[in-house]
Amino acid sequence: MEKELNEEVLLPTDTFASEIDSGLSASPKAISSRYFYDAEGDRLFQKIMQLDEYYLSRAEYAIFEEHKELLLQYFADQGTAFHLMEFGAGDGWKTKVLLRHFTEQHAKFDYRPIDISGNVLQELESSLQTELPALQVQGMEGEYFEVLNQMQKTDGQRKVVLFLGSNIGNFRQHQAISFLSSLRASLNEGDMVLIGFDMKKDPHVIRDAYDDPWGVTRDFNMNLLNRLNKELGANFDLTKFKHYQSYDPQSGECKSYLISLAEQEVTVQATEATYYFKKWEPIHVEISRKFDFETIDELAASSGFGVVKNLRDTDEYFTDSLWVAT
Ligand code: AVJ
Repeated sequence: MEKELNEEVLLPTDTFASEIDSGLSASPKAISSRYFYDAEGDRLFQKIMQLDEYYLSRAEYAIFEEHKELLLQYFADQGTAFHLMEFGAGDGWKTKVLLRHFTEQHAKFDYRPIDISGNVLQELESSLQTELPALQVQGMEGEYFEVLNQMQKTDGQRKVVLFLGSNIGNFRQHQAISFLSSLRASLNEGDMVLIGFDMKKDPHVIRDAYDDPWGVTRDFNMNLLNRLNKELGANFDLTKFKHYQSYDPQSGECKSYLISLAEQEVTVQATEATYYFKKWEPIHVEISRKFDFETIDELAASSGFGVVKNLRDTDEYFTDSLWVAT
């Protein structure tokens, strides 16, 4: 994308525009779920986390409440100092359970949240300053991979990396393996990661979590089109698309689509292209995989980690899996 962008409507984000261009030109059409998270997307995801149907955050919160002592024992084994890093920190609601406990125990650690949204980081840092003034925080803005590559191998202190919320579910297995292998490459032997996995369970429970009756998840998904309209000068008519979600209990793949309700054309200024939609043609916008222990073991083994401990909530909906770099 070497084009001059219209300054008023468009962000100078060539990767964004070119990814949208290839996604809408492809067959089948697809857009990455990473583009959900503008300010409105962040707000809608916060709202999703408060829904009764969206059990994931509460389950992980409960795991942390129950196992915070054990986690500190593993992270700081024999009182060693460590860096607690977090990918995609968000508002820190769950992480604060750990941060509070670790601080109360006078653990020797600092907290380094990493997020693509500088705005999210600022809010997190200022809330931590008020709630846990003794905690040392250093927010790092950027893509996980960029920050990963910047992570110093030479700092002798142990790193513990949190990747919570089943964000790992947004990757297919081969993508997850390559992501985690890159993570492993920037860690030293003995460093740890704690990864949140949403587990396979009653398919109806999963369907409800991703297709809530209040339409919050629908709005969250549809906001992607709003964002393309605002930031890339697209002309999506939101009344001509609907949100559809499916779950395959065999593969554990929970997928979201935006379905075209009519034969139509959409023009995007930033890509200087028009895209054609057949009636009922889907755009695949998200995969949220559900896991079992075999898949978790395979992920760890294929990316250079050993599973230390699997922590579960009482419903067995969710697992936080603690790994060590081998
Ligand atoms: C933030 C990626 C963990 O996949 O469960 C929530 C996003 N999508 N409802 C998930 C999401 C629809 C969420 N993650």
